[in-house]
Amino acid sequence: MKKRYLVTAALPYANGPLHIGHLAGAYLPADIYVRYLRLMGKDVVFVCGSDEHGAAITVKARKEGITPQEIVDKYHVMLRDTFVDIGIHFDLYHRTSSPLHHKTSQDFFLKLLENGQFDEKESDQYYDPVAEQFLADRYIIGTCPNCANPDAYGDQCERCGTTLSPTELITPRSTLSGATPELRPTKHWYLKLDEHEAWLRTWINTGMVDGKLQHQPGSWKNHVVGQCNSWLDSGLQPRAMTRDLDWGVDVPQHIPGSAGKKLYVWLDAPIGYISATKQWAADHGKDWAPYWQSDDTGLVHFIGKDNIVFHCLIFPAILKAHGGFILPVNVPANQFLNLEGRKLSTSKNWAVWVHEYCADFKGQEDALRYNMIKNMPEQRDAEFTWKGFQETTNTELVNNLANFVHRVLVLTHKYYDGLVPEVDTNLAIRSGWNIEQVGYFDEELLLLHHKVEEMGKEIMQFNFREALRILMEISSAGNALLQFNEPWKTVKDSPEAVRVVLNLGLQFVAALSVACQPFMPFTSEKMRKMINLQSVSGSGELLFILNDLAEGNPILPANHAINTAEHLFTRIPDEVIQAQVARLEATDRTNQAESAAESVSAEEPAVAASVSYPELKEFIQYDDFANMDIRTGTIVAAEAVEKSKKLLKLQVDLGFETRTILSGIALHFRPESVVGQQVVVLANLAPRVMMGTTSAGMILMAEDSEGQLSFVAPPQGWPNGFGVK
Ligand code: B3M
Ligand code: ZN
Repeated sequence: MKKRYLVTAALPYANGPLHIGHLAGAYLPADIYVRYLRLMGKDVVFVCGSDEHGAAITVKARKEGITPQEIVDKYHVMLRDTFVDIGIHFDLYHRTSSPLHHKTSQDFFLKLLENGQFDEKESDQYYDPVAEQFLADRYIIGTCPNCANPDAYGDQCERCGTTLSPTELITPRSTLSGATPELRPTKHWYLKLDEHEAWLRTWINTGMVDGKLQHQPGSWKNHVVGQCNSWLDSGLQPRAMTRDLDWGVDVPQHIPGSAGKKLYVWLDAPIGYISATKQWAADHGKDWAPYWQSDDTGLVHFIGKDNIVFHCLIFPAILKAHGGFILPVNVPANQFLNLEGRKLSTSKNWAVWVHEYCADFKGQEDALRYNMIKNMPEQRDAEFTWKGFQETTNTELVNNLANFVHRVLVLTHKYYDGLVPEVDTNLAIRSGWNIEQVGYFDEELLLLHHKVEEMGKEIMQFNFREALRILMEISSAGNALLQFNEPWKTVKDSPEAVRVVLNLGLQFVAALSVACQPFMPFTSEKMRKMINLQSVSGSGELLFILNDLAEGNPILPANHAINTAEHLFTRIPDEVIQAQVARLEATDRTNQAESAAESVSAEEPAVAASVSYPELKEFIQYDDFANMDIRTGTIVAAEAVEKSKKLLKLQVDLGFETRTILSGIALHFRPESVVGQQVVVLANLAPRVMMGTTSAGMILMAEDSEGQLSFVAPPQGWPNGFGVK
């Protein structure tokens, strides 16, 4: 554990509301981690803020017919308030349009310039002759060279995920005027990212930087390291850190050639973490520097997997190029969350919007948090379904946690007028209580101590699903305590035993009221009120409990008066879920109608052009098929194969092992775009040596009439290593 922590969560673009994928990807894991650190008495600063520059903003502004400032003002407030409503508690939710952020970013740029970290290069960029302005990557669309998507963006193809540069697009056109853009010379400042490649590779893979071990090897998630190595293996290139734009942070005006130039959004945005820390420090009379410039600080970035390269390679390079800043000890990026079997889509409104959830399920914010954490896409994509949400709420939160807490408190009121009963285990056992060991009470408290400690270890390793499971194990153990002893039946014959059981139950409730706070802060608040204790403020309360339990001291002293019992959660009826599913189905119908209209308006041929299908192969026998062992898997790393145009060398996680497989897809997919892709593998194909590498297995690909390839994949979130029949 470090002396202090600086925790960041990816700055959401202020161009739309928050959906559950954002929550599960970056914000919930960060919130759990920070809340837990505070419960352990750690000094933590947790910052976030609206990312208010870049094409994501200006494209949206154009679409809504308002200015970029109006867009960010509208969504900054919405995002800030939604985080509060769902219990994500930052020390500061800042914004990158703030003057302090502009100043901080410009100072960074000047320092990099002073340190000789830029190449000033003139290059040809796309210029819209009608709109009379240079075009940011997102303002150029054209045909994807990899999958022939006609509307691929200049920086990325949304269909095949390939990262592109505008000049790779076939028949590019401007989204501003529709005109064909012209290449015109313009000067930009290029960060010499290639010169950082060596130390980045060492740091990412061994944790060593400047001769010091900065993080433990193996402590970062495989898919994060895998994606970084794919980028590193394809060779880091100098990267333009300025753009010809009219919205963003100005390149300092005194620099020759800076007119009309803004900082690249991925230069200024991560610096937003630093400017937010500066603002927080100014607001609270603190010094920001130790949080970013002292080795005693643990810097952790929480992000979704689409931001890995920026947080693990580009921003660290910028920090190193500046000098004097620490690097992140971990970037535990989560994978994606899907909704009812499909990718979440802001543009198609295929989402559960957090602000709408908070309005529809007021008072049940923790039910969503619980479901998100239980299904968190920590290692692989995961799935949200409304049915699943109803199940976790009704079977786990209502039937387990709420039921346990309610029973203990109701019985305490019924038998002891709401006072924590005094206990004497020896007396209880002498009076015939059928519990063998005399130290039963202490044993149970030690069990509680062990469980809370285990939960904490999992949180510190970013295993939030497992940590939540352990938390619920405590509640299940409490229910088992009641079920086994049935105090409602034995209270007459063995009153002493019932005093022990209910006192223990109250200790479990008290422990849960603190331990649940990182996951379900609203529930913690309710529980603290019910047991008549102060709200959990995040000032070492869990540490105190662990110390009490370790010494066999109860958390709630005898004769402590508790308050009235409440139901922490209420069952969610079918009709409520059906209404939510119906809303999604209506969205789906709208989307289908719109895309049908679009395809007609694009004058698609009424009848699909005649397609020639490949000849069917000869019959095979059932056994021929039965001998094939086909498994599900996930690509965790990918790299080009030297001297081969067609092959990619893939590391495929099959669950029971990771395989090296060569696949002839290099003409269709870039290495970095396939990391995290779920695949289907012919796993018992005899290994073959190709280009000096042993390839063990085959990735199944679908090929269409134009020879385009697509992965054959199991449903999102499907576990690796299982059979395909
Ligand atoms: N605004 C979010 C995204 O790419 C991006 C993160 C910035 S974190 C510095 O969706
Ligand atoms: Zn594509």
